[in-house]
Amino acid sequence: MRASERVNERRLWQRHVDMAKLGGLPRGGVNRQALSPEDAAARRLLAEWAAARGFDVYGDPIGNLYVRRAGTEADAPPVLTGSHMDSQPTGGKYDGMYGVLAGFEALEALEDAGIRTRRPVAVIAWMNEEGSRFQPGAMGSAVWGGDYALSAMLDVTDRAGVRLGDALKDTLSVAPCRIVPDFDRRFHAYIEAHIEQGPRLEADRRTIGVVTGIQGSQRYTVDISGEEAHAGTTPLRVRKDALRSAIAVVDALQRHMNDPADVVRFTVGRFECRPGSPNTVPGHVHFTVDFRHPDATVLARLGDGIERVVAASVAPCTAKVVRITDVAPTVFDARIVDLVRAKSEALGLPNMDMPSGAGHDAMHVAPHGPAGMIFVPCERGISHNEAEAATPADLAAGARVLVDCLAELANE
Ligand code: HGY
Ligand code: MN
Ligand code: MN
Repeated sequence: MRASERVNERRLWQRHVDMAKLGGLPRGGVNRQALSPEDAAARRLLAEWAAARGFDVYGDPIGNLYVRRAGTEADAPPVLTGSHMDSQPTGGKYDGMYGVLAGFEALEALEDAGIRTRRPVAVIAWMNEEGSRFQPGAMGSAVWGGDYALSAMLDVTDRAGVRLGDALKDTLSVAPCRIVPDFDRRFHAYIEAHIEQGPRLEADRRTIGVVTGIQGSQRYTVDISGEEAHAGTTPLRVRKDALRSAIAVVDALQRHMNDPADVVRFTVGRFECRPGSPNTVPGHVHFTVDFRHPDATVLARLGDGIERVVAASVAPCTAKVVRITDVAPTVFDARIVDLVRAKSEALGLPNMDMPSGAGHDAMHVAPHGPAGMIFVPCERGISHNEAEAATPADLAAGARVLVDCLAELANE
């Protein structure tokens, strides 16, 4: 029996319904930011489900959560899957959560099919993929992969000044689990299931995206300093208006990033003006820069120009530019890509090869071993939006491809 025959569409859908209540928002989305009480509740619920099936649950020092199904060879490098349970502030019910629940469904289907595997199979709920509360994003997978230092990340603070290490302690007090002392990067293969977060699968009427890679990305913070002054008495000629300068800087950056082919993805997602009083000239503006491109040389050229562009447009204020992340484009392992395509074909599922515009934890796993991803459609490609939607049938189809891939890899 193929494990995919025991994927249970209704069970998988219900688990999404149950998880969507944790941090649920009135318009149907979720706000389940990293290490929030809502995130802790999701970790606790996943651990309860895992314990009920006899799977081993444990965490690592940065708060990644592992659900592991034993193999006949306990110390064989495991096959890994997973994604993230944290969300954007006005996020959707499927971004990240689908990859964790599809991975959990795969473990259950292996159990229900009575399939023993030589290698353990583990689902990882990576900590803080979204990076909206604590920057940078994909933090848990990046620390696991050795790209960011654990101690530095534990000291990161959110906008309320809460230290990540303290938020992690609070989370573990609500959702306790065994913590392994170190990061174990030995694995045989990694496959992450995720909604596409774009319109192509739906437009081309395909059920499965055979993901070939992930475009590169860079993120920056820009802090502009001027001088607070009285709105009624200060002439323009002596003002150091941080908002006025910030508008000029963002405009100059948009021109710098301009791409007639519309391949560059440039976003200023956070923009804070202080003190935010109607009758005080703003003295400080903080904003974020996120841009992406599939070509590493274009990414480097655009990134190397940012400081110069900001300096040339910020007068009479001053600016501080800090690069937060620089993630190279990811090319997935051809054997994993071929396996995802072959299992989709074997299940009679229409599929297409495609790159990922969105970033994923797989970016930080791929440099350490064979990795790949499986996409399923989401309605109109909408994501990072409460309207994000997917169908029970598509979610189950992705889980069927996933479990057949994992079963084959776990017996290699
Ligand atoms: O930003 C990203 O690409 C991911 O969805 N967090
Ligand atoms: Mn995601
Ligand atoms: Mn996301």
